[in-house]
Amino acid sequence: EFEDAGEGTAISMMADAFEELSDLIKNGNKNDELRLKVFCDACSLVSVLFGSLGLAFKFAEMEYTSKVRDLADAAEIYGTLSRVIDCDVKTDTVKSAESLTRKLRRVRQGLDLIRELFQNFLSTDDYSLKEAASSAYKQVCAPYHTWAVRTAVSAGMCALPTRDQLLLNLNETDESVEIEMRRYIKASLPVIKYIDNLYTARGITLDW
Ligand code: 1PZ
Repeated sequence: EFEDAGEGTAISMMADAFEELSDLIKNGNKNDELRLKVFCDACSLVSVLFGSLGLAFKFAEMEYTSKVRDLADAAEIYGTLSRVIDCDVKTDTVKSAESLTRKLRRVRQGLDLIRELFQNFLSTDDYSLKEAASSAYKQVCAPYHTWAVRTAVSAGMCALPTRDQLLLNLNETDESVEIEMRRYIKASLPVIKYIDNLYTARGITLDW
C-alpha cells in the first residue's frame, strides 16, 4: 500500500524527520526558536501511517492532518511555535475552539499517541495492534476526548489490521520495524517535552 519512494519506508522517514527536530532543539533552540514550518513538515509525514491502518481511521486522519495544515498555513505569519502561543496568550484564546495553540496541543497529543503505541507494539510480540493502540489511546488521548469520540475510536480499533498485516502495509519486517520505531520513540520525546515546556513556561497547564 505504502509506496517506497526510494528514500526509505514511511516510519524511517518519520524517524529521520524527528531526529532532525530533536537535534535542532538540542543545538541552539534554547530560546524557543523552533520553526513552525520545520515542525509541520515533520508532523505531516505521520499521515502516511494512516494509510496503513485502513478506512476506520479516516476520521482520525482528517482530524490530525487538518490541524497540521492549519498550523502550516500560519507558519509564515508566526515563524516559530513560541510566537503562536504568545499571540494566543495575549488575546486570551489559548484554549478557544479554533485557536492554533489548541491545535498545536492536539497535534502534540497525536505525536505522543504514536510514541506510546510504538512502545506498546515493541514491548511484546503477543500484543495485537488493537491492544497496543487501545492502551496507547486510553493513556494519551482518551482523557481529553468526549464520550462520543472515545466510543467511535474503540469501534474503529476492532477494524485495525493484524500485526503482520501492518508490517506488510508499512513495508517493514519484525527487525526493521523495531529499529525504526525505536528511533521515533527516542527522537519524539524531546520534541514533545519541548512543546510541553512552551506551555508550562507561560503558566498554561497541560490538563486539556
Ligand atoms: C497503528 C496506529 C493506530 C493508532 C490508532 C489511534 C487512533 C486515534 C484516534 C483519534 C481520533 C480523534 C478524533 C477526534 C478528536 C477530537 O475530538 C480532538 C479534539 O479536537 P478539538 O476539540 O481540540 O478541535 N482532536 C484531537 O485530539 C486531534 C487528533 C489526534 C489524533 C491523532 C492520531 C494520530 C496518530 C495515529 C497513528 C497513525
